[in-house]
Amino acid sequence: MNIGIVCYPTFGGSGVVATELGIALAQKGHKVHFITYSQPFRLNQFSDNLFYHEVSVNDYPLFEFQPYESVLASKIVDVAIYERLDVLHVHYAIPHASVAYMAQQILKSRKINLPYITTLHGTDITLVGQDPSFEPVIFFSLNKSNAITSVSESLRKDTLKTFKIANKITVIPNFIKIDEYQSIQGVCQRHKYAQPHEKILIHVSNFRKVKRVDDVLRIFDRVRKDIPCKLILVGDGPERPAIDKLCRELNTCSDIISVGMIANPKEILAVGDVFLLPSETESFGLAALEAMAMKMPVISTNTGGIPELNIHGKTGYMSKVGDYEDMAKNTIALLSNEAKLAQFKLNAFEQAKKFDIDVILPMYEKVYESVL
Ligand code: GMT
Repeated sequence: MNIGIVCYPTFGGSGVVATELGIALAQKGHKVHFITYSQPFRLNQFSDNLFYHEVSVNDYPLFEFQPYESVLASKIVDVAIYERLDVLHVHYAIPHASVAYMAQQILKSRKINLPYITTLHGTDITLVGQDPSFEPVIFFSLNKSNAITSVSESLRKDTLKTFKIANKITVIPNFIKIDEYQSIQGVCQRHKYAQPHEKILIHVSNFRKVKRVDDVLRIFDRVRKDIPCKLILVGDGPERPAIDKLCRELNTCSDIISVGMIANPKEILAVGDVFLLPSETESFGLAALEAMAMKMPVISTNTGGIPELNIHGKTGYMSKVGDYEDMAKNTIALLSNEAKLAQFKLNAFEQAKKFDIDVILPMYEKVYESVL
């Protein structure tokens, strides 16, 4: 198949899923065309079947807001005609679903059929999608999608609660390539981050309010009073200044290692004992799945799609949103029992295997075939 993929190329779960999916489809023999405003950050390999088409918006002084959607729609039309796309797969509803619809209509006027699939990733429905100023456009373009997928059952239900969608929504969870994690597991760089007697806690996110990184710091503050440990923070974002301030107030900065944004955090995950994800909402929790693939149990909230991944009392523990005392208690219980920790690490890995690309890729291929 000739597949066009539209996504946000910057750091973020939807871009990661779109890029890794495109790479896997190309490895399987499909031709994949990424149509984005910059090269997706995980698109760090080249193959005969992978193509990148840049959407570049010229800066005209007349416009206070540059018309990105129009340029993207024109680019999709161009790629669809000259690369003979069979399907278009857009990740994140806003604005990609409505742009896809616009491109589809332009192509239709030229007697070309281009079905489009919209994959919902979470904040496009749970946060941005709740904004009434977007509602008519999202509602319309989702209903016009030839197929819709969502990354969890929880997100499917949330979408149906928010929008009266007549279309079927197929749940296709996030995925990992388990082989890539297995090959790194033996190479451990723990000594770079902690003393042999110290445990390592890790958090990875884009430091938005929804991630509740302040709760990560509060959990760590409680845990380090009982257990010698270090906290590694991977990522960056708008909450960074507030986090720096809080670690000074809690007097924990000396035990926190901030490594910033890392395109592929596998090697750093390999040094961790426990992964912290205290998010306000999380449609799936790709960061947690990546940690589990690296044998890390997950201490998380029980929100959104997380319970579809993290099994309470087996692969980690879940608590109510904001209950950092409970999350700290669970972390201490796990880290102070070596046998239990070892078992949870194995359980986390076994659970991650269920989300291997070999299981998930055929689900997407089936959806593509259904719209052709
Ligand atoms: O987590 C973010 O803020 C980024 C966001 C995105 O769209 O890039 O992630 C969402 O999509 C991921 C991939 O499907 C999911 O694993 C994340 O759970 C989801 N984030 C939220 O729902 C907050």
